Amino acid sequence: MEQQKEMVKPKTMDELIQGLYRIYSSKDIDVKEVQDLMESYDSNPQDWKQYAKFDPYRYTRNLVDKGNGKFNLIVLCWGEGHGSSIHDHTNSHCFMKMLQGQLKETLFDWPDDKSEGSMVQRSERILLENTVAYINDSMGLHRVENVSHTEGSVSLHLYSPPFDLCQTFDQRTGHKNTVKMTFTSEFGQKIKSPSTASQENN
Ligand code: 2CO
Ligand code: FE2
Repeated sequence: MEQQKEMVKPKTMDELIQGLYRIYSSKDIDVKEVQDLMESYDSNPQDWKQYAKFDPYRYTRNLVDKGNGKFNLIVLCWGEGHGSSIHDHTNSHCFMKMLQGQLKETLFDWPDDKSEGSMVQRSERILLENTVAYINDSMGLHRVENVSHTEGSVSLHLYSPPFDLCQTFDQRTGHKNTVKMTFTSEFGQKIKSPSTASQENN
């Protein structure tokens, strides 16, 4: 019989992170256990506001924890109307917990290598505060957007194993590009990457 896993409801984001370290100390990871733990944390802005650094033009990625090399925990801040491209998750598991506001997630099939043309949209849903979405490459691709005109959204993402390259897809043609994903801040401190610095000089 499968051993019953006892889950302690995390009272803070630090306790959530401790719980994630406990789960990822084992070599067999149960996706449902990670999802349930993240869902059981009630978002409190006091816990994560130090990581929530918005940009006027695009969504930001703010590294919270490197999970002992097993996972990256990242706070994403989506201003009004901000959205991602259609992208994959580089053979990693992706958990996305809503900390504030809502996001729209649109799922797409992987484009057929042979056929040119518009990508097939499979489904869409609205992710509500405190819920946790999960995706991996076997489930398809997604686009994530804050469609609100009045409210910023904040989400907490766990990627395991960590990755910093992903593929983005053109919806009209299915053509793909590899892109490097960067952080706006790490551990609450804004970082000035060479690419950001050169952009600032332009
Ligand atoms: N994967 C995107 C990123 O890390 C965000 S969409 O949710 O997985 O930038
Ligand atoms: Fe994603």
